[in-house]
Amino acid sequence: MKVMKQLPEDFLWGGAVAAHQLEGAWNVAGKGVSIADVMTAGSNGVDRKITDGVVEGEYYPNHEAIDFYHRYKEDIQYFKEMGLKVFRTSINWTRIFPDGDETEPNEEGLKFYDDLFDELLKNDIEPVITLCHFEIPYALYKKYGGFKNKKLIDFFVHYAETVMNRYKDKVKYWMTFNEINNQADGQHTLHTWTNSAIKFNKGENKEAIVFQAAINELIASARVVKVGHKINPDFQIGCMMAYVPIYPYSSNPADQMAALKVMERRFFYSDIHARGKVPAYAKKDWQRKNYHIELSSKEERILEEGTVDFIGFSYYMSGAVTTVPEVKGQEILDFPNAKWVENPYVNSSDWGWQIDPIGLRYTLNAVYERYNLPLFIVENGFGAYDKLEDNKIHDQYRIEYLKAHIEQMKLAVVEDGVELLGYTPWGIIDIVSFGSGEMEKRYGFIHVDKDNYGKGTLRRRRKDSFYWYKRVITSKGQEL
Ligand code: P53
Repeated sequence: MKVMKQLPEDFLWGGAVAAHQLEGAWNVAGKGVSIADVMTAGSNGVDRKITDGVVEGEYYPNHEAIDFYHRYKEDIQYFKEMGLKVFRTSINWTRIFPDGDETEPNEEGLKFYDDLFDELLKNDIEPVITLCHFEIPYALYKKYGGFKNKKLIDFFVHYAETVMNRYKDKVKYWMTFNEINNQADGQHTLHTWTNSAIKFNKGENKEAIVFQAAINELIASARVVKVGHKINPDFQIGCMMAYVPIYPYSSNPADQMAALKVMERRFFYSDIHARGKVPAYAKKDWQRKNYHIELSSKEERILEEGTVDFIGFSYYMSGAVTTVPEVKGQEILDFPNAKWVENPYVNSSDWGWQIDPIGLRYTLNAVYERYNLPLFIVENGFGAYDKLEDNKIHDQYRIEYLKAHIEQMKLAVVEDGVELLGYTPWGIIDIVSFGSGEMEKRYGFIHVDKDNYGKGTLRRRRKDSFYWYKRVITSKGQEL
């Protein structure tokens, strides 16, 4: 048997973004309003507002973003110079079906992605595509109430089928719903909005509604996996999860159990994507809480028949929980007396995200052991304030973060035998932050001159991390 000492030759080094966070051009060429187009700018620690339609006088950072729509040719030259083999972005659903429920697609929208993919391929960069990255048509919320309504399953499948047919010779790697598990407990307004286009009325049971929306999305995803394989049997169709490993704070057995239960809530989604069945723990939970989740036996069969080819996931940080009474923390509903606590062994970013490179190796192992499917790290990166000095950005902190994570990723592949398709760090070029709507929470290897208030020339500049990543790719991950 050949012992692998390095990452595989065909390892997919790349970079990742999402349409709504960089394209801009929110109302051109027949595009409809998406759920991201009604989100105002927040700031570090201040939530974004979700407005009732687009309201005069509000600032919506995604409307212009970094204007990739008009500048992608220039940006692709930077990607090429860096040596990217793949570029992960999403198709903005509302360019193709402006309201989401049309039967005929918008040709101008389809043409845009044809041109974008051609330009990438011409430069030897393969597109990796997310079908739904927080870009649900706003009209599907207005008319149908979002994904809690089963009608959205057909709309999504029709959209996916349309683009998969159109780009069947240009795109091989697809993912269905971005970070589908962000909405997990239904308690975070931003996530239930961006994952499912749901707003709640007073007195509604958020958790039950989100389980229903999740099941609907999982059915839609499974149908797309089936349909996609018919369109092109070479398609690799994956799910997309946000993995945040949760550690027990102490060796108290109850802490172990609490961590496992908190993880189940996140794994619920990939358990169904990968195994095609509602897990026993979820069925029991629904029974106990008296939730009636609509899932017919025909739909159960669809789940079984549409399991994913690979697991795509984001990894930024880890978390910790405890049940120990003396330790104070924020309450969690998943396990009696459980609460979130700070992990004293790791540091945090300026936005409070706990930096944990070993957690990436741990996650790669845990997920590979759980599903035995190829994995794809489609997001990982460091959001930070950058300083422009003499036209340069010395982002050594970002390099340190990435370096430490790539080292752990290599250990998972080389020492542990995890099957990993590739690595596409997040926000390869500065884009609008999803969570806060800021421009100045930067992830890029390419700097974009724009501030939190929308001011700036949009000029692009290479950061130190640009040159560093170029060397990482050329040396196939040897020189970090
Ligand atoms: P921003 C939470 C935990 C892990 C990933 O996020 C997350 C979130 C949501 O905040 O989101 C993903 O821009 C998401 C991207 C997003 C990126 O992480 O808030 O897939 O759209 O931009 C980074 O710093």
